Amino acid sequence: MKSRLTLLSLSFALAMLMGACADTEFQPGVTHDASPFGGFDFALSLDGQQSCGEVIDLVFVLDVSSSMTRILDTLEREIDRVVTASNALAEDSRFGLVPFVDNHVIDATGPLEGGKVHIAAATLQAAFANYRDIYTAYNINPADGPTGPQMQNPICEENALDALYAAAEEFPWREGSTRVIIVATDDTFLERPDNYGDKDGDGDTTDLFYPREGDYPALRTLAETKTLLRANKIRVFSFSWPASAGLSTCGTGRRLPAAFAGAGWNMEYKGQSTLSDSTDGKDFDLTQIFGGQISLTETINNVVLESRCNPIK
Ligand SMILES: [Ca+2]
Ligand SMILES: [Ca+2]
Ligand SMILES: [Ca+2]
Repeated sequence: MKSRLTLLSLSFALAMLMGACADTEFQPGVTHDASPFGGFDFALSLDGQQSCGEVIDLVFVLDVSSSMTRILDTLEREIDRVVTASNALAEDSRFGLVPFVDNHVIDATGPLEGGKVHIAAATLQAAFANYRDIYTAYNINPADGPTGPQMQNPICEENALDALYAAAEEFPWREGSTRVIIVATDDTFLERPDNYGDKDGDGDTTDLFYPREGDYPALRTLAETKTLLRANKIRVFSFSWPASAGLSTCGTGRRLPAAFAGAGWNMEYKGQSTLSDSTDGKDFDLTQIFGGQISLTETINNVVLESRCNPIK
């Protein structure tokens, strides 16, 4: 994706900076670690965006299986920077959250639209902490609720696809908004008619020996999900497991070879292009987030900035 940046309007950019982050001193044109946009030089970036009028709808589709604790920790700690940066670009930014493992829920703990819409960092922080402390910590699937079966995840693949489809279909996207989905996961997914609860792929989901089976059908295909995302003009930006990081391990068996943990994200999925390529988004290396080489929140802020007023190709 190509950013469409035009030259600066210093007074306006400065006014935005003061409003966005009153307790931090900024030099226009100088990158600053504490900037709500991260290292992005946003004296150069804000001008030229102001007239398009797009509000921002940003939805997190997050793998909350047990290996993802660090991402939830990071988001809880830094989400206020994303909220601040987004509102500095366009007032009235809205946020959503769809946690998934082998199934998903549309988080409904926000203040608007039946809870599906968050507008402030505090309710998002509470939600990230809740999914981490209940679902991630005990390997419970989100749609099973807090008293659902624990240690319930018999194969490595996680159901991002149905979570993405639900986000595209059920989040109350506003007319004409900049529409961004951030998805973070360290594995690939299955397609209908497979079943995430069928550890040996024999069509039966009732084996209770560890890792316990259960009925967690894949509801959608990759093609269906891409079609809906494109129809609804939603970009997907993914943080995923790259082949360069070596084989991903998850402690159970898996359906697809371990070398394909990034399939659909940073490499083809059964001959089909990735979700980010298909939606004019981008993929990032999750292990560089884990390792601290790139900042999750700076990256999110930059992709929102570059998506705004930039129609999908
Ligand atoms: Ca996992
Ligand atoms: Ca799984
Ligand atoms: Ca089975």
